[in-house]
Amino acid sequence: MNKRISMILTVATVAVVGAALLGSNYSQTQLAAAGDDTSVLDKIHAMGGLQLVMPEAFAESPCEMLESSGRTVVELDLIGESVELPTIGGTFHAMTFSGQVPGPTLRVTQGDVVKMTLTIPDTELTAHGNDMHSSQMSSANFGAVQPGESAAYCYIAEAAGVYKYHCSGVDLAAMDQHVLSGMYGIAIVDPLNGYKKLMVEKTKIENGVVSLDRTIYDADALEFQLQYNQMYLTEVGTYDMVAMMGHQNTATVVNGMQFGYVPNGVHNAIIKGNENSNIFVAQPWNGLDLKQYQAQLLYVETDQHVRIFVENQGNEPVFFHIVGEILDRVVQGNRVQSAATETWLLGGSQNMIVDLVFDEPGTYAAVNHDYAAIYSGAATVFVAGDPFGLNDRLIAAGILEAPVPSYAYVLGNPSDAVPPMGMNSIPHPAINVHGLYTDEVAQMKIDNGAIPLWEVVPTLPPF
Ligand SMILES: [Cu+2]
Repeated sequence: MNKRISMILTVATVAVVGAALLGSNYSQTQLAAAGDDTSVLDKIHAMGGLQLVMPEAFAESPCEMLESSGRTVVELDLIGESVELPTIGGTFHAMTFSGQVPGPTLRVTQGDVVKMTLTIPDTELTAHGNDMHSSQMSSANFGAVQPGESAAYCYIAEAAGVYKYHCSGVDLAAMDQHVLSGMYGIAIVDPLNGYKKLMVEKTKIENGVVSLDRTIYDADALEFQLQYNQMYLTEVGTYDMVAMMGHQNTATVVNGMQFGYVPNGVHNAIIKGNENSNIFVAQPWNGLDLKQYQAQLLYVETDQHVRIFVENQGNEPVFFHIVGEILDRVVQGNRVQSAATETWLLGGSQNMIVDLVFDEPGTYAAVNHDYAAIYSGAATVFVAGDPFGLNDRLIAAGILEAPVPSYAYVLGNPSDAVPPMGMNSIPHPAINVHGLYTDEVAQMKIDNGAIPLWEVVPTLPPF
């Protein structure tokens, strides 16, 4: 980083922290900074200001040139809006891209032009920005978009991989509050030449001799996306900067929710014959009345190439591990980092693509193998194959005509864990509506073919 910018950013950070320490309420201070009372911004500006060191006007962004370059142009239209969303035990003041946490996933092919347009409704109390990590332009080029305004930003997605995008606050002020309140998402940039085939190495024994037994899986895979973050909330659901500065998170979330992918009451009923008899240690999102917020599970087939796009959106490391499995391959950018590993570490704003094959029918929890994170929400349950022997019961009940290779054929996979289709995607058998979405977004998902399980969940006769 340029030394001068670095120094001024440091001063600005100190100013924000100082203002927070002197003020009685951090989140109020930050909200005020984003609204009419510009005490924190005034302080930053009085010191020379971020604006002075980031003078490049947004109008100079090369949209016109790139749009006529002959490359495929992919548009990402985002609305920066604050909404009230549920959390365990209440609601919180979410800041979102387009009414959902995380924001919509962008999926492009390496070499495509991305045109990101950010619109801020005039009812919104604060400006917002956007920093696309898949671009190689300073977010300062974009700056803050004021309420009632709309601005676009174009770039070529030159490097394949998974990339965070996030609100850049109001010219960096209150960026922490905006991101940790929900303004983050990912861009997946598929490699121009597609994904690599997956080699899984095991052993075999023949005539008393043990030798290597390699299986090559096609590049096509069943895909999921998992984004890790923390929340720092006061008791009334506002952002708590004191907690953030002390790294004392109040929740660990995956795709915006704590324990969003664990069994629910319907699973209890199917497996244990009683919807109130929990299968899993923590099942806070249990009832059908919770609609899109009811926890759902991730269903895969055994002996199937599964690809998981993982991003650490947060402040704490993620030690990504799947209990009972080995990560057959870890890719970052378009480079293989590991062929078979138990756990892979992601720092803040770091990502990876995990390729694996679930060998045996069973339940597998993907965790952040930090015990504080596991017990505060970072446990995500995959179910491979038919470990509960439901095929026979489903056929007997007339719900299925023939056995299915995973429960996704009956219940679907949760919409927020499934990225848009790419060049090597195996389509999911069905998608159910799940996510930290407003009701309007949930309805949009239903209109696009996702299943509202709370209306149509199949019932099974008791044991
Ligand atoms: Cu924002």
